[in-house]
Formats: sequence, C-alpha cells, structure tokens
Amino acid sequence: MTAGESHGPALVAILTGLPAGLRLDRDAIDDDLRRRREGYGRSPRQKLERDEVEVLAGLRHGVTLGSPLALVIHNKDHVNWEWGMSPWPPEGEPTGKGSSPVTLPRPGHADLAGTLKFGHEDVRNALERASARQTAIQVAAGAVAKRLLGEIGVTVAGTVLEIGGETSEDGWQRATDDARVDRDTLGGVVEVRAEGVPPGLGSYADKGDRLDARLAAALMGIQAVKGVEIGEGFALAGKRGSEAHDEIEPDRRRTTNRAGGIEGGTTNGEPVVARAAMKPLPTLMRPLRSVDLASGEPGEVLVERSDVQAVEALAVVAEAAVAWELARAATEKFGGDALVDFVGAHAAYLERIRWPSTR
Ligand code: EPS
Repeated sequence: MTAGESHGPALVAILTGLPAGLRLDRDAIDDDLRRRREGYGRSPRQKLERDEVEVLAGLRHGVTLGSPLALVIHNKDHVNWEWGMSPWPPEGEPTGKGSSPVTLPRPGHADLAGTLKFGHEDVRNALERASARQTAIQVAAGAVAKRLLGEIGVTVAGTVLEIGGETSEDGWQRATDDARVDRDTLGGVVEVRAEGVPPGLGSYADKGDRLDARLAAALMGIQAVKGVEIGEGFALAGKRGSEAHDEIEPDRRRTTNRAGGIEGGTTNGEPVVARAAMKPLPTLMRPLRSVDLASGEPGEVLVERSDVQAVEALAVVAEAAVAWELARAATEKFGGDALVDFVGAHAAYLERIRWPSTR
C-alpha cells in the first residue's frame, strides 16, 4: 500500500508479508531510485529531487523484523508548494505553486475522470495522486522484493526495447531531441526478465492466482502503461500451434521460451519475460485542447514543465512491479515468517522436484 501526492510532503509505503531476518541494503534501494530518476527525456523536476528512502518501522539494524516495513521518500519540491499542498488549512495569503485552482483537465491524464468521480472542483485534487511521481516509492518497495528474491537466486532486470518507435540507443536520443524541439512527447516499450525462477510460482487454480494475470495487473497499474504481454504475447495469436509452444526436453528444459516462463498461470522454470507498452506522456509543452470546467468555455492546457519521455524510468518501475509480484508468489509458496524457513522450503522443494538450483 502506498500513499503520497506528487507535490505533497512525502511518498510513503507500508510493505507487509516480508519475512523476518532479511538484511536490506540502503545503497541498493537508493541506487534503484537513482536509476528511475535518470533517463534522457526526464523533466527538470528530477534535478530537484534526491529520492533517498527513510525507514520508519519494521527494520532494526538493517534486518527486517517480520513486522510491516514503513518507507518514506520526502518530496524536496514540496517547499515550493507549502501553501498549495498543505495537508491542513494553510495560514496566510495564498502563495507559491498550487495556490490557484486548476480548472482545465489535461487530455490523457486522470484529470477529467478523477474530477467527476470524486466531485472535486480543483483538478489538482485528482492529478496530484494520479501522477507518476508515486512510482518512486514503488521502486523502493521493488528493491526490497529483489533483495528477498536474491535469497533464492532469482534476479529481475528491466530494459528498454523501444522509444518513440526506435529500437537503437542513437534512435532513442534522436527521437527524444526531435520531440523536445516540437514540444511533444513519446512513449515506448520495456521488457522485464526474471532469471532463476523455480517452476510452480502462481497457480492455475483460480483466475486471481494466475501469475500472468497478476503481472499484467501490476504492470498495467503503472501510470501511462496501455499494453502488457507475457512472452511472445500478441505475436502468438498469428502463429500455428506447432510454432507457438515450447517443447519439453528430457531434462524438462525448453529450447524456446515463447510462453515467457509461464504456462497455466504458473512458472515453468524458464525465465519469466513480460513487456509493457507506455503511451506518449499526456503532459505536452504544446497545449492540447480542453474545456474549462468552471466556465464551460473551450481552452488550452498550459504546462510549465514535463518529461519528453520516461521510458527508461518505466523499465525500472516495471522491474520493481514484477519483482514485487514474484516475491509475493514466492512467499505464498515458501512461507513468509522467517527468512531461514523461506530459504529452507525453497531448497527442499527443488530437491523434491529434482530441479538444479543453478538453472
Ligand atoms: C508527472 C509530472 C512531472 C514529472 C512527475 C510525473 O512532475 P512535475 O509536474 O512536478 O514536473 O516529473 O514525475 C516525477 C516527479 C517523478 O519523480 O517521476 C505526472 O504528472 O505524472
């Protein structure tokens, strides 16, 4: 569970279900937060933020207690929004950013739907929470999940496949530069790959147990993601069955991985591969047409700053989302009280199914 507005005092998360005895690495968490901030198309906001995680509960001397782990990232930019985003009624005259109401909903954001749904008059009451700023604390949670997965030899890595339709790094920079000049934005595609995943995480038993369904929900839950596929996903629909499946060799390995490591909602021991497609960011420096909700008059959305694209950041956020779901599935299978039991159950299971731990 996370909370936090983009320009409010802080982002917070409470993580439950982590076994006791897991040693966390502060630098590894901050490193992932730095990776998320970097990227060629990011907004000036990223230079303002430092994104260092503070732990408030659930950890003692660097080791988890098995109680809820409470994380905080303070928004440095909040000092510029102290009146506008004050949790309590602010004192004094309106001053600083966010002190006058936003009445023009931005196309492509949650602005219009959120304002109507919750009965807001100031669109800011919707956009602050809908913002992708929230992904910072999600990445911190993902870093913790990766630490747990590391105990059973699972690694998770997100990479960029495409930005603005380009597939090479040169192309990404060129496309980003061109879009910046045109005051436009870009989307892209990322891939997350998890290695060392044992067979049997997730289940076919019911739709909510299926790991592919859970990964799809986790990835779709990231701001601006409009498409998700597992393995060859949409491309499989056009293939014949003889070219779509991964035949089983005598050692139960596969020479292909079109299923992306998941069959029947359950991991099959091959790497788990998931892709997410991000739409072009809906905050453009070039105004888009909208309607003023106060006056009913047509208007153009004015913007101060924006990312041109955040696909590199999405790769890090998607990695965190997949890591969290895998860690959840792993604790369901191997237990989540004490780390020693978790690691022991994993080893005993591999022994039972005669599955080499080096795969
Ligand atoms: C975002 C708008 C921008 C981004 C922000 C996500 O923020 P601002 O309006 O303050 O410039 O920079 O992302 C982050 C702050 C972040 O850390 O990723 C949005 O509307 O989603």
